[in-house]
Amino acid sequence: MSDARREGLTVLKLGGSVITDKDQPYTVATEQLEQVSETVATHSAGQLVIVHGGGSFGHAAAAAHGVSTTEGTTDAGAITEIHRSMGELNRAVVNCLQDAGMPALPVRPLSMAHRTGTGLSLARLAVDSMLLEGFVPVLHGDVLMHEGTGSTIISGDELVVELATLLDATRVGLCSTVPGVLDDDGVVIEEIATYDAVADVLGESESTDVTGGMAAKVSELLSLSTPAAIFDPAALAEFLDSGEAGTMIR
Ligand code: IP8
Repeated sequence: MSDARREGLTVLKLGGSVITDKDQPYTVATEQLEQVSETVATHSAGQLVIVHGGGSFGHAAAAAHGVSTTEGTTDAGAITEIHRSMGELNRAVVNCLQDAGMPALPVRPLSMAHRTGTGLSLARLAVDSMLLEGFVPVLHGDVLMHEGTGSTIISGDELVVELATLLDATRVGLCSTVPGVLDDDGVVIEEIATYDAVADVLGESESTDVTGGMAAKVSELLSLSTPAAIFDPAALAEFLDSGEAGTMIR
């Protein structure tokens, strides 16, 4: 794809806690998902890739089988169950985006990603060709083949970083349930440049989260050369319009 076509590519993650009820297994937060889809449809410009998290779908299934980004399984039944749970959520997200008028299409990472001792590898062909044809690829945290381990989890945040790098994204946004990274007084930290500066305030997620919560998000995003924003649904339109919202990580 030429640089001209690639200009203005946004990678947007919809957090699992935004689109599902994280405390009710396998439950879509329908109203919130509809609102977010409407906002995306109304405010997105240029090319867009969407990634969504697992919420009460993937995390519940992964925890039930003791699988995480580092703990693997060779049980094909377990791998299929986790993958199918994410497929169910992906179907709800794609349907909702389409209902809002977005040309959204599902992309399943299990069939295009693997992890080795040296890192992740992602076959980008499906995403590239969908973008070229004017569609919005919708990926999700998933299971993937992990060299020597069978299968582990690939988080939506890992996918965001991988896609942003591979596709030279100009904007990266993580829509979460919190308005940004909060300091000890609950105030949004406007900008983060180093992990050490915020290490003390990064707490653990309270719901079942096999991929690490806010601390993992920040450290993943710091590895990007593209500026990234962490914000809540109330600031989604602002992010799509300006590329900036909540906490900026650069
Ligand atoms: O919610 C995790 O994705 P995340 C996906 O982005 C699974 O961490 C399958 C647990």
